[in-house]
Amino acid sequence: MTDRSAVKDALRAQRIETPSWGYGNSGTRFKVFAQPGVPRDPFEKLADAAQVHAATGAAPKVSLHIPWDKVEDYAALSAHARGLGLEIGAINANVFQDDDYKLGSVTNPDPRVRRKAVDHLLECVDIMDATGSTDLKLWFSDGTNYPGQDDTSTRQGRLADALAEVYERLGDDQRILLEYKLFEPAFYTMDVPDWGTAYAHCLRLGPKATVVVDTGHHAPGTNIEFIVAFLLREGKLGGFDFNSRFYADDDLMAGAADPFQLFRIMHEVVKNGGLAPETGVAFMLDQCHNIEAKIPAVIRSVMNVQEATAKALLVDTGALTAAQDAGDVLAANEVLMDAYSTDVRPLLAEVRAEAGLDPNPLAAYRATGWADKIAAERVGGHQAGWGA
Ligand code: RM4
Ligand code: MN
Repeated sequence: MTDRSAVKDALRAQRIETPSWGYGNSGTRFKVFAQPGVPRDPFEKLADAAQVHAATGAAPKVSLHIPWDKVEDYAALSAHARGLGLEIGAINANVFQDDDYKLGSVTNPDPRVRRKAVDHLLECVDIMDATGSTDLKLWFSDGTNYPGQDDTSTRQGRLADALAEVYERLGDDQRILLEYKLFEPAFYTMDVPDWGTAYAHCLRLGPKATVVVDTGHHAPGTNIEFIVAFLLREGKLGGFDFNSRFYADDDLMAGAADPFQLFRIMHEVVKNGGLAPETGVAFMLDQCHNIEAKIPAVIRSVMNVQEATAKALLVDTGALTAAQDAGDVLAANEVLMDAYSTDVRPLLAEVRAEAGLDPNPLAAYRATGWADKIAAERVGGHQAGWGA
């Protein structure tokens, strides 16, 4: 696409969903560093997310994580979100932080634990009903640490049974986004280790089950954009958990470690029609800000996704197809690199200014004084964080 106004329209329309847990304290297994002003409950997390949306105009949806974001009244939480100009996005189930799940959740050898895990997933669908959320995001930490520990294919059967029960419970507008991860916390086998496993389960379930690609969940060197192109072609790409990594599941800011990879992913999305809302591809962030200030880090991540998208939109597809059809390897590569090498910051600044936003979202956020305000006001109570 090289028509400037069409590029701007596409950029204006893109929505990036931010994660509630990105606003809370987080860390590694070595240390969680608390930060001043961190939210103490889901209502305060939404207030921070509203700052990101105000600065970028592009982040109206917030993913929740249950039970981290458990509240008495989900309708009230949803109304609070609407009052802030936000909507509740994906509901992320959490079947990995309970003692019962030591040997797995839905694939646990103990039927009592499997029942408990499935009941939690069903509870998450109830929460979707109450909040108007359409997406149930499922990530299973299930797996084994040692050869022989449990039977791999029996565990696949347990997983399929659990997914089928949850799928049955979904409303017409609701869907499952099934996530995969190569390793961690299990080190020998994960029960959903890769996109092929997730895809096979989703195919068997039906049209309301799609795969979510978390960019930090692959072996180093994996060609993620190939997976994206394949899933889009099959109508099975539900969305992304964007983050970036140098080594494993680092959960750093999207586009920080490898902006070229993010561009290549967005190129496949753009080329295969994945920006169109009807394809249902959700552009979500799934990251943790352990040492940097959280709200501006989320803003930076939104901007990085927008920059990768803008570059992808600038690919001259006519010239690219012509070079590909002619078998001109160097010319085809040059078309792609030309787009990647374009400085799209002025274009995005223009899009923002035309939408009545500050062209510089980070400066806009700093000017609000929100960071000082929450540091002064949010004293006492228990800060939200991993496991809270
Ligand atoms: C997992 C996975 C999930 C996220 C949790 C916090 O590694 O990426 O999507 O909800 O972490
Ligand atoms: Mn994820």
